[in-house]
Amino acid sequence: MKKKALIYGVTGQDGSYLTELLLKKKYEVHGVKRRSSSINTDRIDHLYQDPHEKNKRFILHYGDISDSISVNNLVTKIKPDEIYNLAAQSHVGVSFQIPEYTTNVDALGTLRILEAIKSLNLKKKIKFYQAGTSEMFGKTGGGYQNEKTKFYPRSPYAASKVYAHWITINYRESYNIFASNGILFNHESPVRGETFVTKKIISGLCKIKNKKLKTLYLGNIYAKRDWGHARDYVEAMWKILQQKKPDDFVIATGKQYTVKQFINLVCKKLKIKIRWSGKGLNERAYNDKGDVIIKIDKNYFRPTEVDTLLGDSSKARRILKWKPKVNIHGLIEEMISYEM
Ligand code: NAP
Ligand code: G4F
Repeated sequence: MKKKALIYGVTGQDGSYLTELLLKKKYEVHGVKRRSSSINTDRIDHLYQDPHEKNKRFILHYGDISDSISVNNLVTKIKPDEIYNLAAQSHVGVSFQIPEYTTNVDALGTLRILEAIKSLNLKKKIKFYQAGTSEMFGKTGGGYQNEKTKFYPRSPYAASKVYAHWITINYRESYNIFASNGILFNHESPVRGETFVTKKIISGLCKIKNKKLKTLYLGNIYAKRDWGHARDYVEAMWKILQQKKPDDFVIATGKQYTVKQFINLVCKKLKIKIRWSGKGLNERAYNDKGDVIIKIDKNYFRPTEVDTLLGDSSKARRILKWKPKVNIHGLIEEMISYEM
C-alpha cells in the first residue's frame, strides 16, 4: 500500500528536496505551509498538483507548529506513516533577536507533534523524524563530533534544538514511539535561504562578476564548517525512518573549510582573482583591478559563535549505508550555475 508522509517545513530548502525524493518513491506527500501575505511556495511550485486532480500525490495544508490545534487536526485527518519535522526558525543569528519565538517553534513545536502522536494513540502507526543540528555541539574545542559528543549550545536556536532532541528521545523511551533524531551538519543547495553564508557568498560574488554589486559584507570568515548537499542529506532522513529501531544519527561529510576558504574556492570557479589584506574588522578582499569586493561588518558577528564543526558520520555510513555523493566542489559548481 502507498505510504503517506507528512512534512512540516515543506516550503524550506530540505522540505523541497525531501518532497521530490518521497514523490519519486511513490509516497503520498502531505506538506504543511504557513499562511503568508506573500508567496512562500517558490521551492515546491514545480511539484504542485491541482487539488482537483484525481490521484494527486502531493497535497498542501495550512498549518503552523506553534498551534497545537492545527497540529492535532492535521495528524488526526492524515494519519501519516511518517512525519518529518523540518519546521523551524532556522537562522542562528536571527535567533538572538527573536529568542522566545525561536524557542516556541523550534523546541515546543517538536513537543506538540510528539504529543499529538501520543495522545491520538497513533504511536504504532507513525514514525517521527526530528531535524536536529550540529549547532547543538556548539563550543566543540575542535576535532570530530559524533553521536556521543556532548552538547554545548551557543545560541537560542541551538538551545531550542537541544530541547527538541531530548524530548524526542524522551517520548521514544517513555511511550515507545518510533522517534529518531538526525544530527545534520550544514547542508546547502541552489535553493538555500539567501541569508545563509554559502548562498550569500555565491549570490554576492556572481553579482560582482556581473557588475551588479560592488562590495559584499560578511561577518566572521574564520568560522569552520562541514558543508554537504541538501539532496544527499534528505536521503539520510528517509533512511533513518526505514530502520527497524528508532535511533539517532550524525550526518556529515567529514571535511571542513573556513568561510574564507569557501570564498576563495568560489572566486577560483568564477575566475575572480582575489587578494586579501588587513586584519580583524579591517580585513578586505580586492580583485585584480584593486576594487574592494569583500568587507567585514561587525553586525554579522554573533554574540557567541560556533567556531568549528566537523562531523564523524561513521555510524550512519555503517548502519544506514549512507554517504554523501556531492563534495564541496560539486556543491559550489551547482550553486553557481543556478545563480548565473
Ligand atoms: P529552512 O529553509 O529555513 O526551512 C524551514 C521551514 O520551516 C520553512 O518551510 C518554514 O516555512 C517552516 N517553518 C518555520 N516556522 C514554522 C512554523 N511555526 N510552523 C510551520 N512551519 C514553519 O530550513 P532548512 O535549511 O530546510 O532546514 C530544515 C530543518 O533542518 C530545520 O529545522 C533546520 O533547523 C534543520 N537543520 C538545517 C540544517 C542546514 O544546514 N540546512 C542543518 C541541521 C538542521 P516558511 O517557508 O513559511 O518560512
Ligand atoms: O550559514 P550560516 O548562517 O549557518 P550556521 O550558523 O552554521 O547554521 C546553519 O547550519 C546549522 C547546522 O550546523 C543549522 F542548524 C542552521 O539551521 C543553519 O542552517 O553561518 C555559517 C558561519 C557562521 O559561523 C557565521 O558566523 O558563517 C559565519 N558568517 C560569516 N559571515 C556568516 C556571515 N553567516 C551569515 N549567515 N551571514 C554572514 O554574513
